[in-house]
Amino acid sequence: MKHYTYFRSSAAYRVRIALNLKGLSPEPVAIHLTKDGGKQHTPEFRSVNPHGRVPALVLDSGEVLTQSLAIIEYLDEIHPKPPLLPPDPVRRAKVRAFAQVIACDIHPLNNLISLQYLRRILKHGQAEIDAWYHHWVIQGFQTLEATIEPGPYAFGGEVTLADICLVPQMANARRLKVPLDKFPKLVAVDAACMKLAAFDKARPENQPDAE
Ligand SMILES: N[C@@H](CCC(=O)N[C@@H](CS)C(=O)NCC(=O)O)C(=O)O
Repeated sequence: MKHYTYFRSSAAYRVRIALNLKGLSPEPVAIHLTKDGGKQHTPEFRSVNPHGRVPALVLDSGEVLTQSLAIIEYLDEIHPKPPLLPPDPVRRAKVRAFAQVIACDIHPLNNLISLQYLRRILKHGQAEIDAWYHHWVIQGFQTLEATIEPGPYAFGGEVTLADICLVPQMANARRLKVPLDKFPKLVAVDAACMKLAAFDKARPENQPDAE
């Protein structure tokens, strides 16, 4: 397998955590998202993922999987141990909802391509872009803080898809200096996850392409 990734991509970070939890080590292929205008826009990468985004996972069969949540659920189906979703359907739905607040509601508003649009097309300055970023992260984190369950992880004693999505978004929020003092439960879950090797190994600074 090959994993198209970028050290700073929080969506690829989710997949890196899931791969580590499953004990899988595909060959990493770094796609630099800003160098030379962004390698994700090259015809070579577009032939892998026409959406021009990471992550993408190329299976041994040659099939290409995209979208972090779809990739993670695929990995969970093919390698069921350890499970990344709880067995109870109601709890599964809650874990997925938590993950989707991050992957569907927060992240698309503050990923690179959205912020570049604000800067390059709508001509907003850095202060406005930072305000936009902080606004959507804080709004989403308020929802997550209210729905998180007693820990140590987001949904109890086992790591789930919720933690896999939370940790990269927390790293991103810290990098962009979002104050986290109003989110003690999220901070505690993040700290609990970071004690696990699968999460630590997936950190941006531990990637071969880290700068
Ligand atoms: N919903 C997608 C989001 C993928 C995504 O937006 N990835 C970002 C990096 S985190 C990217 O590749 N951006 C390319 C760009 O901004 O041009 C997923 O979960 O995989």
